[in-house]
Amino acid sequence: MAQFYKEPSRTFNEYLLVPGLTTKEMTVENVSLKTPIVKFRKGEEPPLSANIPLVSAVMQAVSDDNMAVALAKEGGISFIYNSQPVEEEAAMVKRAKTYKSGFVRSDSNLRPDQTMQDVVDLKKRSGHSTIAITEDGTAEGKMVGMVTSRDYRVSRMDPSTPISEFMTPFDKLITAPDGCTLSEANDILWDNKLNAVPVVDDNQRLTYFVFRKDYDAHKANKNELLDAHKSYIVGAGVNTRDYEERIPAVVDAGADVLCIDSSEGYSEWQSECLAWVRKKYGDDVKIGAGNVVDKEGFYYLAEAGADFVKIGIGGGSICITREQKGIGRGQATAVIEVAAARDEYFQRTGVYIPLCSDGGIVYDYHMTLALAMGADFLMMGRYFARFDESPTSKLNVNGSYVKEYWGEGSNRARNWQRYDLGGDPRMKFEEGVDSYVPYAGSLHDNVNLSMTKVKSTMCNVGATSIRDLQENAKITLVSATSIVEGGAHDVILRDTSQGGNR
Ligand code: CPR
Repeated sequence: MAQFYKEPSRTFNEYLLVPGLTTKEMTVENVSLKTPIVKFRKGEEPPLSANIPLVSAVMQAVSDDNMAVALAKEGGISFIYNSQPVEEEAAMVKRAKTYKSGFVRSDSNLRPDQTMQDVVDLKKRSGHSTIAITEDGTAEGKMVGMVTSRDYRVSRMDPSTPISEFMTPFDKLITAPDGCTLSEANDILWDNKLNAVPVVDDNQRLTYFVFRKDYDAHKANKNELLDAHKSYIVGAGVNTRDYEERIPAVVDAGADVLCIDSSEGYSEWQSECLAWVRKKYGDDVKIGAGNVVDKEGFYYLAEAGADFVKIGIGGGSICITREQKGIGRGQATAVIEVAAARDEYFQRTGVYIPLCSDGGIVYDYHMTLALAMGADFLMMGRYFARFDESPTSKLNVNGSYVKEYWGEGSNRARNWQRYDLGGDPRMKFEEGVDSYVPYAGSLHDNVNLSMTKVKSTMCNVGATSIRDLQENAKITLVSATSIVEGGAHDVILRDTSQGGNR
């Protein structure tokens, strides 16, 4: 007879934290969110930790090299998506790993034969007024000049004027040599009263720009997550199909940690992939596996050698797996059960395997709940897709700014390997949707606000570290009526669109 669970499976919305004693030292400044990412033995330091418990999802609409750099600056990790050709994923990993703080790849480039109208259009699209003029119009082409807003007047010039007639030509530009340090480039900016300096190599090819504003910003990132060579820590997604080709490519490109990206990971495909990694690299390559939603799945992947285990089936905001296939489990119940198995495994073997709760985080307090329930870090897609740094377009839909966000199993991403369990490769069906999410601004501002809320809640609970929170949190189920009590109720809300006070 089939096995029936006694309890229904539950979501984060159905729980609250009950405050514990807050001592006077428990302030937001004194809370550490440092958390292990890969497994370690009792009493030893984890080989890889993050400074905040957030990682961005292995998704086309979320994690490219730009997101990886932005999140590592705040102390988290991106897993660059693997639903792209091997070389392209490896190139993204490499760009993130070789990113030099303060050195920016030029995103606004034109050719000298293009026109003032092209300059105006590009400026509108990118929002940037410094434009590199290269022979072939690429970010790494031979540099022949530069255009800033001071070089042209829209009201006085013919829009078809070629750029070559009004750009500042290369021989009049002040440049920095490739290989210079950030402080040398900064000296050039200050000595010459510039806002931007192009960095060029011996063949006059553009490599980077250094902007004055980025140098100032650079000093602000006290949480940034760096490796021993001062490059940002970067993760990469892999799948159980082409790993023999993909893993060496992303590892050579410098990926610090890998994650098998699959909608359902309690499978022999995953254990084969993990065994292959151990045989080829021993413990030098760190790789997480998943997704699972129960203790059996956890034990299977733990024994197979996973460095972390990812939890979650069907809870993602763009996910329709539960509707399509009828598999899954409420995310809170899944985290609670798997965390109990992880703790038992740690007691028994002395090996701590970090858990990642993946998908279904809607409010900031869900983050705190997931951590309190035993997750060590959280993977999110929708959350990060809303920011400037996500790879998708920002659009104006009915007067509101939105960003595009689509699932990996949607027809748009066509990441069928993520759902592949062998069998006839032609039989595919969608497990996700294509959607918009409200545009929310910069990653820095949002992540800082979310982490401040998490820390503040931890102070209420009486915890100054994630471990403390996991050991001492008191968590209560809430009834349907107490959920109503938790929102604004029994008041007439004022219309805030006219400058109200909320
Ligand atoms: P949210 O943070 O948006 O709720 O969930 C993101 C997670 O959803 C991803 O990390 C991934 O596990 C899952 N996911 C991504 N695309 C999906 C599709 Cl098409 N179907 C089901 N789950 C998906």
